[in-house]
Amino acid sequence: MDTSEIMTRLRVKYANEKEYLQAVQEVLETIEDVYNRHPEFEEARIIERLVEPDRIFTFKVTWVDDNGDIQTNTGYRVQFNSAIGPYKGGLRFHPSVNLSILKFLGFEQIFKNALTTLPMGGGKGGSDFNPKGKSDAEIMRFCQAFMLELWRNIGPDTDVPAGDVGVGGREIGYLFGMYKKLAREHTGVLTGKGMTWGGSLIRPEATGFGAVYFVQHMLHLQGKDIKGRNVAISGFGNVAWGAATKATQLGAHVIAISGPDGVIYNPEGMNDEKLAYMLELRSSNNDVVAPFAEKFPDAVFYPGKKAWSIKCDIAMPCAYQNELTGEDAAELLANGTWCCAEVSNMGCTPEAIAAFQKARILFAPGKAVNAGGVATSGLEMTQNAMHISWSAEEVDRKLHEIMSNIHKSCVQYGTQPDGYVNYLKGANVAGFMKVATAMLEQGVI
Ligand code: 2IT
Repeated sequence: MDTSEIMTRLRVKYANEKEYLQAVQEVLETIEDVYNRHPEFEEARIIERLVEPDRIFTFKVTWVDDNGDIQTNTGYRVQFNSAIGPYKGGLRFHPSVNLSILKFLGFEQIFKNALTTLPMGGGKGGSDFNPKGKSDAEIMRFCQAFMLELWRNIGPDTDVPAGDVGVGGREIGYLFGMYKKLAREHTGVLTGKGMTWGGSLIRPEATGFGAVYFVQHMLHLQGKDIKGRNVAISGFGNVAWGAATKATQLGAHVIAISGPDGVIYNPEGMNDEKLAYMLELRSSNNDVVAPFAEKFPDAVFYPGKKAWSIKCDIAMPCAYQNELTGEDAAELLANGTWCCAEVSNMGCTPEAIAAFQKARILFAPGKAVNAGGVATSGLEMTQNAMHISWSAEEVDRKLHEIMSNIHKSCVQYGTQPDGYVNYLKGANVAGFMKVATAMLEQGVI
């Protein structure tokens, strides 16, 4: 494989898809040497086949807002790769959503899902619908209109969507209700469901909890522990909440959370009341973090600032792609940060990753760190298929085991001769080897 040749071709073909190109480049660069040791992959043109989604659905979503005005949005589902199982991946509702973003997310999802060791292929979907400021009734009507189109293309053994940015338990409820009405079946076609109708305990917490379990493994390998460390987290959604909750439970001080409006500096760390308020802020649909400082006088709001301006030991981006830039990385490194665990998908720019790796600090990519979310979705699918539900302890134990195994795979494939663990390489190679082998065994399809 010649990465630059493949990238040149993709840059011409998909000139406007910068996030997709970024995600592909990152994977190809890190797997190139392993790939080139397997001529059978090259012969089967695995890379050329892997970078193209199996299929993409694009559809119009029309709905009526509370003023009686008609609104039109675009809906998508990218079914990227089903070599190891049904397509699996979230739905994102955000005004920035376009094909480039969904293709990058779907591509990442292939490797992430492979890392979980569960049988799930990669997919992603969503809409440019903006939930900000929408009423509950508007959210419901939008979700219903979205599912009216999507339902024919998904199924419990075909493609199983879940939540992502802008899609949480409430949205999954409305989406599921409409699917059930249309398909006339109550199956595990979506994950992240409510606890009384097929959802799995621990799924809401799983992405953030799993991320902190992963960080603990990284730290333990270095003879360190998260207890007593200062952690900066970006975002205040479900994932940030889960990470802040588990980090706090394990004795870390979560000293920063942030939103699009600025950062909250929270020197005394989190407590139950503050953690509960994070969820309240998220469900207000306002996308601002400033009210946190009005409610808790020990917290300070810095408008327009990022979480990375706060001095911390451990940085955990939990918001969007490319939210931590090369400049942010330089600021963190100057402040003595020694671990960055990406929780958002592709949360760090290539410049930021290069800076962390050059400084030889601990860095792990989203597809390993945040895989606990989709892994627990996989556990939800298993419970649905068996028509049973496991206890919270059982699911948490399995989540622990999965995160521990993902960490082991990263170390196995990513340890360099000098002992530095390149978690990015480890995650990409481990995920790739599994998918490539499955594709090879299934022939040219
Ligand atoms: O990025 C992700 O892994 C998710 N948004 C969760 C996907 C899932 O199917 O649970």
